[in-house]
Amino acid sequence: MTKKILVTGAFGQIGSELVPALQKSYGKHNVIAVGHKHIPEDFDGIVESVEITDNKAVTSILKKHNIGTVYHLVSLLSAKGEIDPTLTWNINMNGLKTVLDYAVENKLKVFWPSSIAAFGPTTPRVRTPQKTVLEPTTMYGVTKLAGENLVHYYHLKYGVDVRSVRYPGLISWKAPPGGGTTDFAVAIFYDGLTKGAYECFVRPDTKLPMMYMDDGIRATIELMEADPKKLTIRNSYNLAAISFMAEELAKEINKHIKVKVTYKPDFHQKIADSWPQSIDDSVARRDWGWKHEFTLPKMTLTMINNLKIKFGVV
Ligand code: AKB
Repeated sequence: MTKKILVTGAFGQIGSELVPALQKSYGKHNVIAVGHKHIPEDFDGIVESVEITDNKAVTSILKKHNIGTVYHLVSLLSAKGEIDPTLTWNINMNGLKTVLDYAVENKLKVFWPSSIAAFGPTTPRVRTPQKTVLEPTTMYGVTKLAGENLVHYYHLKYGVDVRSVRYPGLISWKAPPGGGTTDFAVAIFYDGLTKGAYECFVRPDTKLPMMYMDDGIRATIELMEADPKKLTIRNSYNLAAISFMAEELAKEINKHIKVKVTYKPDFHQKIADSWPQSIDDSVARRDWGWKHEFTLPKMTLTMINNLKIKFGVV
């Protein structure tokens, strides 16, 4: 019997686009989408609902479907994570440990997402190297660093084939992000198209690493399909595409639609200031041939065109 693929956090920002991509490549009957509260009524595929902190329930779903590969995406993000750090630790870490323990016994292949949030204010901020200082100052970042160490340990000690990338801020129009610091780079499009104005929660000169979702999904699948012998990093690969300041994004958007952007930095600013401005992902490019496709102008135009259709704006 063919082993199946299970995706946790299947209806979040990444999962909403990764699941259809996996269904397309491997067949709908081979992909199990695991969600929690909000499962879209029109979802076409196999679905399970589980509390990710319930270890027994997670293990029983893994057993039930004869799973061979897990994309363990479920996570609370950086800004939301600061509101309830204990909940963030439980959600971000417990499920990962359960998946890894099951992977040891059942020889699963695992993808787990880290983030630029694993870095902190003591990390070099420009072209941040693959191996560098990692002293995160958010609970989300702490879970990402702990998770990187945990997946690395399971690889070294038990030989689990676990793969990971440090995602930059992901920009997409299909499912909105929730509770992240890089969310301003998505919200500016939504508010820009629906209200013609956007109040940005970080300063205009805030520069962060970002990526259009299509590149993020392709990177994820390419890494999972890469020859294991070529992979030299088993904690998490640096991954990069574009870096821009909030005001540069506003300027690019205004080439196409008129959006009045004002700036009112709040608690997000401190988080953004603790993260790199750009990432050196040359190890990913060398090991498994990573290459981004979406530039700032291409991403901006793609977002505007798709959101115009979504919101019925002409
Ligand atoms: C966030 O802003 O919290 C996330 C991330 C960079 O991991 N988008």
